[in-house]
Amino acid sequence: MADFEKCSQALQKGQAKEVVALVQEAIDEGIDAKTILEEGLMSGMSIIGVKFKNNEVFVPEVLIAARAMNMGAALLKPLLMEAGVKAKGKAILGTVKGDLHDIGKNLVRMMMEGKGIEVIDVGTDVAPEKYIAKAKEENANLICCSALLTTTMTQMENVVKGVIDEGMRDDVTIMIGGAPVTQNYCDSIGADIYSSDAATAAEVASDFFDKSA
Ligand code: B1M
Repeated sequence: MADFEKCSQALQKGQAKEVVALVQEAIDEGIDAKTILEEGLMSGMSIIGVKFKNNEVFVPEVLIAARAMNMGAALLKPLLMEAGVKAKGKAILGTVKGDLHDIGKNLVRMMMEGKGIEVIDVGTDVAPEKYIAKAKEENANLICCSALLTTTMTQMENVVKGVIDEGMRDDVTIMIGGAPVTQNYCDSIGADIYSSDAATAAEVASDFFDKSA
């Protein structure tokens, strides 16, 4: 019998091989991919998110849990596509122009993916035009910008301005975060959502997509 609790526990410990074996076992038993994803994988990643927020686990643990999640999810992907299971929503995520820090951004991506959000990761050193072009191309209504430098966070304002100039302000929500970024800064540049950490960013993005569904 498929043991989702065991799978969730293995994921939290980053035991990728165990996760893959348990996911395969559940597939072989004929359990649908969405149930395996939600109950075996996303449940574990949610717990990691909460623990990370509470400083009960740290970056390395999150990275290995995410690796286990990705390996388990890779088995499910073709089945989910066959079943026509759609992602909850699509977000464009990148680190702003001039900024090469990507550890925090990658954590945000992992946590968002753990919530069933499709994340188009546009990398680091991302010019405002690139976020906007990608949002148009992918028909995504959430742009997420990360910055780690006080000298580059100012690029976030250019993303907001670019979205206004393109006439997309009513259709696109802009989320920002990163160590030097604050709620005050978010308000001052007219961005929509500030998140202090990756787990909160994923929760807020998930709520956003639930509300706009
Ligand atoms: Co740089 N660096 N770095 N660095 N670096 C900092 C940020 C710095 C604070 C170090 C210091 O001086 N004490 C400082 C910035 C000072 C400032 O502007 N106030 C600094 C500097 C100055 C620089 C250089 C300019 C150094 C130089 O060359 N003179 C240079 C800049 C390069 C560039 O980007 N153009 C530079 C380079 C580098 C490395 C390449 C060596 C490396 C980056 C490697 C990489 O990312 N692949 C690096 C690192 C590792 C750091 C520190 C040590 C760690 C950053 C990190 O990854 N933290 C950092 C000092 C520190 O923080 N102790 C430092 C862990 C990560 C999980 O946290 O990214 O904050 P963080 O993400 C958090 C939240 O902020 C949030 O979620 C995450 C966790 O929950 N979050 C979001 C992040 N993005 C979000 C987006 C959201 C929501 C939440 O919504 C969209």
